[in-house]
Amino acid sequence: MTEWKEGSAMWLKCKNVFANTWEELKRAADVNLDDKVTIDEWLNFMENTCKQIKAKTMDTPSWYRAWLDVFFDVIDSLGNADGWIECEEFVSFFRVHKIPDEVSRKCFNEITFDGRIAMDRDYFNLVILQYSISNDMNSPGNIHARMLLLLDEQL
Ligand SMILES: [Ca+2]
Ligand SMILES: [Ca+2]
Repeated sequence: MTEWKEGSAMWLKCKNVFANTWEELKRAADVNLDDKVTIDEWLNFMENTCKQIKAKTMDTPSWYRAWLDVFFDVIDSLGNADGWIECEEFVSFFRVHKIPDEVSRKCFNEITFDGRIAMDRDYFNLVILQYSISNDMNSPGNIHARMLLLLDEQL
C-alpha cells in the first residue's frame, strides 16, 4: 500500500514494531507455552486486554500504542505526512480496503464532527481505542464500527 524504501527510517520502524509486537503478543497470549498461539488463546487474550484497558486496571499496552503509531503514519503518508490525518487520506486508506469513498467520507466527518476536531495522533488513538473497547455506539470510535456494519448491509 505505502512503499517505504527498504532501510529507510519508517521501514525500520515498521519492521521493529511488527517483530517486537509479535514476540510480545506471543509471550502474553501463549498460555500453555507451546510456542503456538491458538485462536482460543488469542481471543481470550484480546478479551482480557480490552477488559483491563476499559476497567483502567491496565494502561494501553506498549505494543498496542506502537501499532497505532504505525497505523497512523501509514494513513498520514497516503497524503502529505504532516502529522494530521485529513479526510482525503482517510478516504484513500479505506478505499484500499474496498470501502466506498462516500461511506468513509461520511464516517470521517462524523468522527471529526464535520472537521471541528483535527485528527492528530492522540485523537486517532482515542478513536481506535473506543472502537476496540467501547460498547457505546455513539462514541466517535464506534462510527467506524457502524461504517463497517453499513457496508455489510450494502453487500
Ligand atoms: Ca499455546
Ligand atoms: Ca496528513
